[in-house]
Amino acid sequence: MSEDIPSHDVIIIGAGLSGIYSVVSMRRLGLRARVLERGGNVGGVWYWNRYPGARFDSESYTYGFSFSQEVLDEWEWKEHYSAQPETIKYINFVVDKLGVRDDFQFNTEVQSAHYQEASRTWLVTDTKGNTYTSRFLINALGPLTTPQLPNIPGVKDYKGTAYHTSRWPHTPITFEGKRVGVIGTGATGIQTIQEVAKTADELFVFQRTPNWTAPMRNSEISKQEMKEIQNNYPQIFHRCRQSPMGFQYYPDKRKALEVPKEVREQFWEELYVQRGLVKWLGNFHDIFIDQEANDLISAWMADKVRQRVNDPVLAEKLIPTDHGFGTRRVPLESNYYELYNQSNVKLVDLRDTPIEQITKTGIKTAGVDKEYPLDVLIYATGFDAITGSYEQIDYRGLNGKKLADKWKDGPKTYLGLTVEGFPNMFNVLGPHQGSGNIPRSIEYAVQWVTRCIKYCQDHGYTYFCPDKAGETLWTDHVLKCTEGLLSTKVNSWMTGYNSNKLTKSERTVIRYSGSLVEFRRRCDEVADKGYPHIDFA
Ligand code: N01
Repeated sequence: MSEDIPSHDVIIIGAGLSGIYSVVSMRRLGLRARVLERGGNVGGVWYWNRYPGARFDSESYTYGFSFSQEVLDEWEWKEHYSAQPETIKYINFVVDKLGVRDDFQFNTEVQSAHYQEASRTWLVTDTKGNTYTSRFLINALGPLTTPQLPNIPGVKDYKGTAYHTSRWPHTPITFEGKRVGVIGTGATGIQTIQEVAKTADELFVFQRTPNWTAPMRNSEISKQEMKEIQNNYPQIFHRCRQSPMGFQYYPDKRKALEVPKEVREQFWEELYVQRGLVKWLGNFHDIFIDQEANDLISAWMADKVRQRVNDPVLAEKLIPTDHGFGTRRVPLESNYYELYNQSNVKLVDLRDTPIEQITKTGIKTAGVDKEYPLDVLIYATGFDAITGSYEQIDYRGLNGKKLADKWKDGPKTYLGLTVEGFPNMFNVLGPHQGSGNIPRSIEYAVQWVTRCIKYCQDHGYTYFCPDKAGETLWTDHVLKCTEGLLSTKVNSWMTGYNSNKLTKSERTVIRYSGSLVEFRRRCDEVADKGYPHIDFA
């Protein structure tokens, strides 16, 4: 193939929700698009994360795609919070319904993507040495893609069965009669622990930092209820669109500190019995910015833990002390605290007794002579989030500049969607881009990308690239959005903190933490005004 005629108009990396909607949109523009995907099928995060208990923690009908009326009319959600097996069915249903399955190429891991200045194309190479060229490149890598193992000595020595939750086998795994260890108590660990505790002979939870978590209150959706949801889709998506995080929930306009104690606590009781993330996102707005207000809700939530765990010493170990409620992502649970009342579940508090070593047969912690022998060891240790997946690919832009070098002190982007020095390249849900309720943000980002490509088509442009000034303005805005938020003072993947990486474990601003309404307003304004700070040719 001549260098001037690329093999494709658009190469999309990743077959998760971002890649799926991207390819549908490119097809609608009449472009030749191909999705390269490392996994064996579509689904992205839902393809890989098959661990027991994996499910949505936003309502199924606010998480699904909104762009296809056909899909909205035909797909019926079974539960308010869909479990992974149903979700992966849904994703496959969408791909087949919209007739794009042939546009995906599976088992194809991209190794490098180099911009070719002479031809204004991207040259993409996979790990088998195959090459692809395209005018545009869409990175649909997903924010939680690259699994992170703990940097504990001996990880490679363990001879029992070990899984990272994000690389779970496709065959059923049983825990009956087994001693199972889980390292990690983030959203994934909490979901896994709830499921494994039902059948394991013994379950050891290795907890370094307790997390705040709140009741999910999942239930089935009846046929009648689903009909009502379908009739209400326009209102549901409108509510999501107007809210700061893309969910159905709006922070309460009152301040926790201004209402009388009885009113405040009555409100919290009402939230606690409701379904879903409302306990976090529908709370008083000052709990996110005022330490005193946050201390109040944290103390109230801590009492809920104490009421649910029989052993008062154990209850205290499950209550976070290093961060306030809602300053990290709040996982949702179903009887999580009660399972610590079961005789087969033991909490190992790593703050008292840190893991010294993973041995051939189990885990050895400080302060105990013997190890914890394990048949199965589950790493629920999270991800090298957001930028981690970009680091897996050798991206080179103008003058051969490496993206890794450009981002070594933290990401820099224009609108989170484009990067100075990397022409004809888009990031969907990359760093500095609004996320919140992820599919809602994917839809917006892909629509913005599609509009920009259409603009190129309409004007006969074969090149676009944001300028330095635009990137500086955006990066400053992203930094400004973090000011005053209590969450920015807390270590988590959301603040770019990664304790398992030998380099760069400091907090960095990798997310857009402003309101999604404001994010979209700014991005729309750029497109409406003919893309200031983006050069076209
Ligand atoms: O990852 P995490 P996750 N030694 O980084 C521990 C989304 N999600 O996969 O806090 C010992 O939150 C670590 O301990 P610490 C959701 O956005 C959504 O759970 O660093 N422990 C922590 O407990 C979520 O926020 C759903 O001290 C170690 C855990 O591992 C995001 O995914 C479901 C360790 C990692 O927690 C990531 O969640 C699940 C070590 N060396 C996830 N290293 C939905 O429901 C790490 N840990 C849609």
